[in-house]
Amino acid sequence: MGHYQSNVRDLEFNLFEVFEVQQRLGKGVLAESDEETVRGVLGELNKLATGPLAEAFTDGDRNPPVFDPTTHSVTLPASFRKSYQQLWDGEWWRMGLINELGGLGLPPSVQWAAAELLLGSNPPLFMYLSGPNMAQVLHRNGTDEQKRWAEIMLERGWGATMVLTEPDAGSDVGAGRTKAVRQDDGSWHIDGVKRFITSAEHDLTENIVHLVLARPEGAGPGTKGLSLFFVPKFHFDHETGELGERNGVFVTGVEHKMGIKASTTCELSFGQHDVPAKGWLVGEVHNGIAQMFQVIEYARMMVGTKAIATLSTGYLNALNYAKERVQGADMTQMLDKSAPRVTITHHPDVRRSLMLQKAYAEGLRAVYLYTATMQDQVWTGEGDETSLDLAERVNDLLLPIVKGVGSERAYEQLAQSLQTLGGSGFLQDYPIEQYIRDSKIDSLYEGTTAIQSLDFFFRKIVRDKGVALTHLAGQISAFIEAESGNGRLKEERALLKQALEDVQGMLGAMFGYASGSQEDSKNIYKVGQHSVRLLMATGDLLIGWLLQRQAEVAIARLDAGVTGRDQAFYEGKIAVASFFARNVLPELSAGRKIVEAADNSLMDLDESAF
Ligand code: ST9
Ligand code: FAD
Repeated sequence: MGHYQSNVRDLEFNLFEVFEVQQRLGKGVLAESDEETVRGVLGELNKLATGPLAEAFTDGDRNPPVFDPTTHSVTLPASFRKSYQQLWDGEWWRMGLINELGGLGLPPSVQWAAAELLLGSNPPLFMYLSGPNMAQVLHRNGTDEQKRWAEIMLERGWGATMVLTEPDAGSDVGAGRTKAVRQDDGSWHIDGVKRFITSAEHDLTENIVHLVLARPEGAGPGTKGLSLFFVPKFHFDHETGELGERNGVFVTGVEHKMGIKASTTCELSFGQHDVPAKGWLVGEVHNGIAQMFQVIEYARMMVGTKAIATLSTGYLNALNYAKERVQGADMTQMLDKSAPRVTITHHPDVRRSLMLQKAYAEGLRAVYLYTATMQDQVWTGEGDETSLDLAERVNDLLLPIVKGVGSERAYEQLAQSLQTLGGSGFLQDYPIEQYIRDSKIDSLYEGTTAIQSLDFFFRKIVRDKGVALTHLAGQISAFIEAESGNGRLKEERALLKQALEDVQGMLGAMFGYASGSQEDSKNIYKVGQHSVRLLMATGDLLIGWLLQRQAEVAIARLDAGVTGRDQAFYEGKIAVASFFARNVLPELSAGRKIVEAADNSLMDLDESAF
């Protein structure tokens, strides 16, 4: 059996029983799909993900890509190339495309559920497969000629990258120095060195397209002075796509990393090797950062889903181990040295840890899928302008939670999954040590957690004037007030109510600090000290709410009479909602007190005292 333990049952539970995405299927742009198609897609992909794709996972880690600096080329392990080819030949890359570009007519919620299977099985594979989605961005933003290039990218299966980061421009993208100089033929010469570029070199596709942020000569400072350029590795015939000369963009180094070793992370030089690096301005408009954020929004969702997928397989591996591992006596017989030995699932601390892992794995899955249902509405375009606008705002609000909370909790709880295996967890005989190494990156790239938290507070709440947040709080309040669930979960709802008030309390304090910064600018530091706390607390609130929504569905199913595996599944849903409400949500009250008591002693401290 491969390393990957998927959870299709929970994916389908979310899609069909909780969020009821089937109501959107069979109409408009989703006319070609129904519930059966979706179950079929997930079933097929699951076979691939748990079977052949998972096989290349360990090999890519133990035998990472080899870089040849003389030819600026990279060779990937044969097992990895085989898996990539299987995915490509299965046409799974069509999943995220609109119908016009040959998409499969599936909504984003289903696309992300399917993505979880790939990201849990072998995340670098999914990242190398980003060419088609990137082509879609070019198609959406490009000139008519560039739209044809996007089609060529799809027809010929080219890879693609997103190119922002430079040695002195990481979180601060606007500090980028790579420049662009307009040529008489309308193209541009790009000049500079970018760092940490994922998939910038490999041997999976005949060509690689780089979408690059660079500053046109004379443009202003910061992110608003950046424009987006299309820079292919090989020039090509703009009608047929036939490859031509090598363009002047070369990989000059590949990083040695803690994890996701199969994914190449490259230094990428433009115009540094006697050949100009020719690029074309996307859409012939200078709107680079906004265009790039279309890619970034997708990539943030992807990174969060990746982290959550890894946590889920980590938890399920730990659970399987715990059910088999016999160690020690039951605690009630701890003084009887001859008492029978039991599996470790009998020990309260192991149970506590497993239930917490389950809560975050399943709760975060619900969070990313709930977010994806907002994208569903945007995708189908249904509803009036106001409701479409709201769906977009709620999606925007939730993205830093999916990405920031997803990555932080996954890494934290994966340490618990490893702990469940005791010393064996530390060995490479089990996948969890690799999961931990592979998932650490998720809180770093695509905007670190601190950046997510600032985005969450300043852009998604303050600048949004609380519209999306108020809507979400309204949904949670309505759930708390409702009497569904057969009178059960009363205590859990009360705990959820308190959690909502605690998050609102934190926010109230932080709004106060933000507005107080008009009198004393240093007050803004109090926001900065607690923005990650707010992000994480809101994540817990959403997890608590969605687990209880799931429990409500489970109660109805159980009351209707189910047996066997379904019964165990639904009982698990009620148990995990209750556990999270009692064991995690009360911690938000302490967080609120900390935020309300914020001062600036930390900021006043001299650096030498650290
Ligand atoms: C990376 C890649 O790390 C790692 C994984 C690679 C995986 C492979 C690729 C897979 C992807 C495939 C993609 C396919 C695409 C699919 C599409 C599907 C169809 N939301 O606040 P301001 C914009 S890559 C939206 O003043 P600063 C907005 O235009 C490296 N837009 O910022 C705004 O203007 P306005 C990742 C946003 O102070 C403008 O920016 N690196 C948002 O100038 C300026 O905003 C990072 O993520 C948003 N949330 O700059 C950098 N925010 O206000 C992290 C801003 O007028 N750093 N805009 O609307 C940051 O995010 C910083 O906050 C900063 C600050 C750079 C934005
Ligand atoms: P820094 O920005 O130097 O941050 C260092 C620390 O300071 C962090 O803890 C950060 O949270 C904190 N910090 C920085 N600024 C602030 C602030 N204003 N407020 C509070 N805290 C702050 N980039 C691409 O363009 N394309 C890619 O394909 C790509 N792939 C990557 C793959 C890998 C494996 C890695 C490691 C990186 C990749 N990146 C890519 C770059 C990645 O997006 C950056 O590493 C990331 O944005 C952080 O930038 P930095 O590493 O320079 O850290």
